[in-house]
Amino acid sequence: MKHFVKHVTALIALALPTLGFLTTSASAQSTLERVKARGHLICGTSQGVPGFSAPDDKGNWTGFDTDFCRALAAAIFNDPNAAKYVSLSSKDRLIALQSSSIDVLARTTTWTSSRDTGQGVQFTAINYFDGQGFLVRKSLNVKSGKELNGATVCVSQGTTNELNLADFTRTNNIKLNVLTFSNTNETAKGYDTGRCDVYTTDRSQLAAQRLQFAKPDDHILLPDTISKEPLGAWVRKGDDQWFTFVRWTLFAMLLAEEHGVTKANIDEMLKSTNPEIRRLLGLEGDPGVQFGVTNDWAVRIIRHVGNYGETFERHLGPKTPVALDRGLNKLWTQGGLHYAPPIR
Ligand SMILES: N[C@@H](CCC(=O)N[C@@H](CS)C(=O)NCC(=O)O)C(=O)O
Repeated sequence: MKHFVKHVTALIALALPTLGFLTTSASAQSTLERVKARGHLICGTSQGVPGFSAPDDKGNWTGFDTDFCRALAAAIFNDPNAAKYVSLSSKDRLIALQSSSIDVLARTTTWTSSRDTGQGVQFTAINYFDGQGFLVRKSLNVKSGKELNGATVCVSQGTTNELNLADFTRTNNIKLNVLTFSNTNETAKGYDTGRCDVYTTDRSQLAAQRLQFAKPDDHILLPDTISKEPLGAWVRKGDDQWFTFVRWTLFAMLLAEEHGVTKANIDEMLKSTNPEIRRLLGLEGDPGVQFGVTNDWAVRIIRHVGNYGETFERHLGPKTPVALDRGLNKLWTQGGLHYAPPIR
């Protein structure tokens, strides 16, 4: 008997943590349930990078990253405006996600191993292939980063850029005076007001932020690309459905571009007999329902926001002030790196 009691007690002790875990997960709402109950998505965004995410004259966020939040809101609510934005500095962004102040982080954030393993957050999929560069004054008269020995460089805290800069000086055996700032406005201002000779961050952001400088034409982006910066949206770890939904929202936008499905022709495309288009648009199969949304989720995204190429053109393309080359961000069918898996 004594032995039996001991055995049962041990069993209960063993079972308790498991039961505790089951109760918590059964009662805790998933991210998607919380978003639906709240009636809007909370999207972590930048502190203002033209083309990527910046408030317009009326204070509405707009840009390529903002469009991704709009796509998520469109898929969930059939309303791209059902998203609110929380502006976050580089050093605060992952903590804000981890502590559930936001549902998703969509703000020029590089995928690295330590971020993916260390902070309770998880990368979804690459929406922009970037690399770090250097912006300098033309008057400095340098042609490459390797000529920057002795220069003072402005960089934002908590960024991969800070770390890559250290690698760059090490591998090239040069000395730089590094000035770090806790948010992007100060970093950019630090450079523009002459506290630094060089501004370093992802090349796309240098191109965008340069437009906000007093004299944009006085500056030049050096040819060096000193790192890989695969950027994209982040979610919290432990919610597989939300993770899958967020990454497939990007894939849907890429697949729409690959198959020529646009904002303008979506109604026509709903009559398509192409099986891949039919699956994308939820006319066959039920991927949407498996992500916790409706089967016409991709139709909602394309109707309200457009395909990947359309949002790129709208915010970053040649007709915009940022005018970034599509480069690596072309689809794989056009010599680029974007390759979305099939819906089936
Ligand atoms: N991709 C880099 C970050 C790039 C970044 O955040 N750059 C700074 C300097 S421009 C920044 O604050 N960007 C503006 C913003 O997103 O608010 C990373 O993930 O660490």
